[in-house]
Amino acid sequence: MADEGIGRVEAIEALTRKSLWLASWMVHHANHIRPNVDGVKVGGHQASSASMAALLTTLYFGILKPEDRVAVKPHAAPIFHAIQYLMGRQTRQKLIDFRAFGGAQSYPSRTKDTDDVDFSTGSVGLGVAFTAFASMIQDYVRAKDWSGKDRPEGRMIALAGDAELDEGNIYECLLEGWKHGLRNCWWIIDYNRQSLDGVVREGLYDRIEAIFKAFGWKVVTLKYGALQRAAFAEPGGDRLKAWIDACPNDLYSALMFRGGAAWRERLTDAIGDQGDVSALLARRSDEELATLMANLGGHCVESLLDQFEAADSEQPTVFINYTVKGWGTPLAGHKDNHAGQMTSAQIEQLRQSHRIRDGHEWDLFEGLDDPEALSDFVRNVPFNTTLPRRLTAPAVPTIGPQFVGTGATSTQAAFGRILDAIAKSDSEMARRIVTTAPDVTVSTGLGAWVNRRNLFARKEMADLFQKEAIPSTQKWRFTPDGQHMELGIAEMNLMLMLGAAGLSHSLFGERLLPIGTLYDPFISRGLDALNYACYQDARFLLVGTPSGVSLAGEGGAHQSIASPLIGMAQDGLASFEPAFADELAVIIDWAFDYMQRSGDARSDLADWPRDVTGGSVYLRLSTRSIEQVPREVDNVLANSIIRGAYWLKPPTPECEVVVAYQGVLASEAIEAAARIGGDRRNVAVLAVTSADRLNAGWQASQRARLHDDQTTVSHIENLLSEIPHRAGIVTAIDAHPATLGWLGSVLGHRTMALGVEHFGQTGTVPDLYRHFGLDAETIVSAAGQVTSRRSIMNAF
Ligand SMILES: Cc1ncc(C[n+]2csc(CCOP(=O)(O)OP(=O)(O)O)c2C)c(N)n1
Ligand SMILES: [Mg+2]
Repeated sequence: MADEGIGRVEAIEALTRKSLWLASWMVHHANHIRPNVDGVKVGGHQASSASMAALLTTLYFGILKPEDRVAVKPHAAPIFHAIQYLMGRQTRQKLIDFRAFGGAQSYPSRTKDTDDVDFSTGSVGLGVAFTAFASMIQDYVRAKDWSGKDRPEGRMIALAGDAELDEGNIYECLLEGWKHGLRNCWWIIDYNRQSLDGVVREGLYDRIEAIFKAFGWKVVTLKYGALQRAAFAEPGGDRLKAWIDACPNDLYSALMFRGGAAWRERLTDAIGDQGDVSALLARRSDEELATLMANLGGHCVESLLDQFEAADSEQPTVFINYTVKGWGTPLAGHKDNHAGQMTSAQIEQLRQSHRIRDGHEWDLFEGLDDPEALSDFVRNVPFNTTLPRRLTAPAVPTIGPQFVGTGATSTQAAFGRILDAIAKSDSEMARRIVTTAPDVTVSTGLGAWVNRRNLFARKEMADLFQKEAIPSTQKWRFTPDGQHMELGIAEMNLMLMLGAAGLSHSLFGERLLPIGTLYDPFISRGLDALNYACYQDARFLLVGTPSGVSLAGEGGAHQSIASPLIGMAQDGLASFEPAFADELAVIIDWAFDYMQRSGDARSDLADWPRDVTGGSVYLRLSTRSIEQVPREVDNVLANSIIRGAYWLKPPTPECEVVVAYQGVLASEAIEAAARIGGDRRNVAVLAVTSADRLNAGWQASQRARLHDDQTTVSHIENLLSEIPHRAGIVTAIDAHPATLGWLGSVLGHRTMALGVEHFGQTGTVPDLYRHFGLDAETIVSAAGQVTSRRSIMNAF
């Protein structure tokens, strides 16, 4: 390896220097040279980038194969962009515009950056864990009889900061990875022993090693670079090694910052009284001594190449690579260097030491020897030979809504029956569905689906209870062609799994239609990972059930209040809360199509801007059974269900009050309307299936009008234009009232919004509806309020 690697090592060392310069300059330029128009700090991370310069450069130019997929430490974005630029995958202009509008992103983004980002990062820990789930999904798609089997298997690689290991989701995912026989996963830790605020605890590597080994990972530690190893072999070198090993993190960092003379002074004091060591130190100038002490394994290209090339098994592997934060810059080792930046004088010094001429700061190989050989080298590195690395898969046709009968039912039960109907179908759509749940498979309605489509495991495993002839409604057979990924109780893992499965078409060229279920309140538990999945434009169907206070006896700890607002505010997620099984059938059919759309964002700001680009879908369901409406769902109704609302009881020109509800309060709304009508008041009922889409359509049409398009009218504006201005609206939802309260602003109708604002109680549904004022009686009283002739202003 060493023989053939001489040219390669030199080339990668030169490229490391170059990417270190470009990253440093990129941040400097954004902060100190580009005019600052708003007085707000631009930011960027020179020290975190420098820490990984050799690691990233070695990987991209020496180790990675096109089929590998990488999550880069978020604050190493500058060095990542620099490497992409050197490879010809990033433009100079984007570097000049780093952190500016439309420029290279502050943290690598697979949706916004135009260079080759596999996984977005930003919220520390998530990108790391994501690689484990991507690896499980790679195994899942390769176990199927699909054409992608012929593609080479990739390694899922995370480049992590050492402080990222403080995030709990790392450990949740280690446990899940162990259960699923995780393979082909590398986590490379930039062990600079610094976080944002300071220096990390001594001996962290010990803990890391023990934890990873416990979960079946191989642990590779690279502490010393080749220069250090050579020095250790000199007479007295063992004393130097012992001193380095015993040196506390903060002292090493401080001496790194202070430089060669300080190293000499300290080492002479500590160990230099022995002839051999004194000679060892004396043989080196201050500068050489500083270089030697900075030559930790993570900065030594030769050692890094050896380390990665030796890791040839599929066992998941963690690499603990010792580094110095700010390596190769005047920021090296300073405890405040996370957001610290070089001064203009310091960057000038760096420019000189890198032999960069004034005005040539962005030039590709400026200041390097033999640019032609380097350019040849870059052209031929394995990673840079296949384009594009990002894959696609054709959309799978949907099979149409599965209507599952007309008797009283809950949306959760209907969900189970719809999936069962899909499971029975011999369709490509059914084959591409993969379900997953964090230990709530049966209690969220997936039982029938799993009985038909089985659980996934790389190796066959029979259901022991079945073998022992013990009666059970659940048949839990694990097989490679199974279509359910059973997870432990960690909602972060659910969201990460959905994220990885929802990018399968792009990562592995195989379309998946992932469905994840969980108890609705626990969405909050996985919220950052859900946001992260949406941020990466992963496509999945998330089902929150049961929800709200309607789960009655389950009590306050399990009642969700905020989730419809989360659904509305979460970008990339269209949320629905149907009341009836036929609505759900229509929504699920639409969702499978919507999840696979990939059109360009449309320029007109029409009804629902994401209808062309597509996205993920969230369904809020319930276990409360309600009477169904006997009807045929025609295209007009189906279309309205998808747009977010329809008249369950249409208004007449004399309409005095509208009861608008979302979800299970349909029955209370219908009952209240009957009572109000009985009092001879003219009432209409608006069934809202998606406050989210309804609201977004309204926002979009208002924006269109701001842009002088006066012709656009949203669905909700059309609906409410059918009622007189003096009519009032009562909204009702088993969730926060703000979800529907905005309806009054659309055309200015007086509105009272009913809902849940406080933690709930245990009780029956009528108890709780009465307690929160969601019952038919309260709706009737509220209708009286909003239609009262007495203006509310009279009260003041
Ligand atoms: C979830 C989350 N919390 C906080 C932050 C803010 N933050 C950014 S980097 C960082 C410290 C990272 O330290 P480490 O991972 O060791 O990276 P390095 O030392 O290489 O910069 C923190 C706290 C974040 N990005 N994400
Ligand atoms: Mg660190």
